[in-house]
Amino acid sequence: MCTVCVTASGAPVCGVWRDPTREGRPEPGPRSPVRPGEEPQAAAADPGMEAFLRSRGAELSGPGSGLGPVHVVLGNEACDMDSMVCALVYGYLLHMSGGGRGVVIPLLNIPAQDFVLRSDSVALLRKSGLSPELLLFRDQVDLRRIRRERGLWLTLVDHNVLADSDSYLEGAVVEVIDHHKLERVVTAETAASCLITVETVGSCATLVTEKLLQRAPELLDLNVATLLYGTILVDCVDLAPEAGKVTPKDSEVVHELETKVQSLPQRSELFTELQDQKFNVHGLNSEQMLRKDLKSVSGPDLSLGISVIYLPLQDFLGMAGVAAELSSFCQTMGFDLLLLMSISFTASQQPIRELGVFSLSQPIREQVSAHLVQAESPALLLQPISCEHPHVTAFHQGNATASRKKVLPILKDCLFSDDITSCVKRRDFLSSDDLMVPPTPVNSLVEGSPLDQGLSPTELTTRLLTR
Ligand SMILES: [Mn+2]
Repeated sequence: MCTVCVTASGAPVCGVWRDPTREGRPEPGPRSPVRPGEEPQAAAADPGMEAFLRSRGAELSGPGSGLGPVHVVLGNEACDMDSMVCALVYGYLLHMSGGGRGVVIPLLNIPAQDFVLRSDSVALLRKSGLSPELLLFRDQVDLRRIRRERGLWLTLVDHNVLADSDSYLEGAVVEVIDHHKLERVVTAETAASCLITVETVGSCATLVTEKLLQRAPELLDLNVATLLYGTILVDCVDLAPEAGKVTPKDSEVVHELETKVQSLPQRSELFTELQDQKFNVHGLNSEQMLRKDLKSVSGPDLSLGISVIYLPLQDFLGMAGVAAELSSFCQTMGFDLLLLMSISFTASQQPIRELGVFSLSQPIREQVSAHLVQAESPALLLQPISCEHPHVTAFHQGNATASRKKVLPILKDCLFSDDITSCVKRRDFLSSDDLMVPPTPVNSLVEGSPLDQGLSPTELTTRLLTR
């Protein structure tokens, strides 16, 4: 039934969770995935997801929390809805089933201040009766110190290799549950110590739901089911086959959730509501809008940022303090140029795309703008529009289907072109007023960061598909 589903030793398991260290031994009960020789954690009484989350901070560092080992369930660095929900629900499952190897902590792999940018995740959390206050974020937990002082175990969900900046944690990884291509190097040594479930389904939440139903179906209350249901629907574009995301297993699991939990929200309504929330920028300031959906790309001489802005370009550029914000944002991120890709919708839901090319360096701005105008695969059909901002060249983008996914290769091409190289070389001769900071090496804020990975590359496509 499944396409890729392997244990760390490479043996197919097809959805059945099996511990390779127990080869030849009697299988443990479905709720006790603890290795031989280890103290199983006592299965907790069912306090519900909210109580579980509420108690995590105190369990980790409260008075009397002890110094025992910690078992962190960690999602990927983009920390999209799938990563958040898989960490929360799988952490809950490990805790309740006694399968953890210490205090179980679901950890969101972004700084706490960035969570407000994930407006769809915030909405789903609230819909599931949970407050964002209950969550623990990456900048609130010192994994290095925990590892040194208490012992740390890691379950990776929704990714299967740690970010470069986290490579020091590799030895702590004991389990992987993911729906991306397996990039993990599996050796004889790691095979015995790390359980791998990798299956190409639409949502990692599908795999987590499957494990929950196998090991502890009694945990599936309305809150938990809503988290899983909403996530699978968003990842699989409301199970629409034409979107090319959904697999038979995703549909099967969604059907099981609908059968087992009566009062779930109506499927398409929930999907539309969450999907719309993705683009909700209400209450964000201009800096948060720039960070919400940002990717970066670097060439030999220049580093560029591309921010998708969910407002008409003029509305964004009209926000208070935006001129200063653009400059300081580029400086902080080490960008020589920032491309603003605005998407908004007409009353009849037709997408309008506009581009704003920002750089304090006029030659760089002009060179990149010219490259975008001349691009042929695809042609963006750019028409200049007036813009009062002195460092922004603005365009209406006639080709409304060209999302960032299509524009990124054009920019990469530009960064490696001779024109840009000579333009950068000429910078030495330009007046100092025209210069920004010298090309900064991509700093650690950018490389390998959530922003570098970007959020879901399908966001705009799915939006267009559902309109
Ligand atoms: Mn995912």
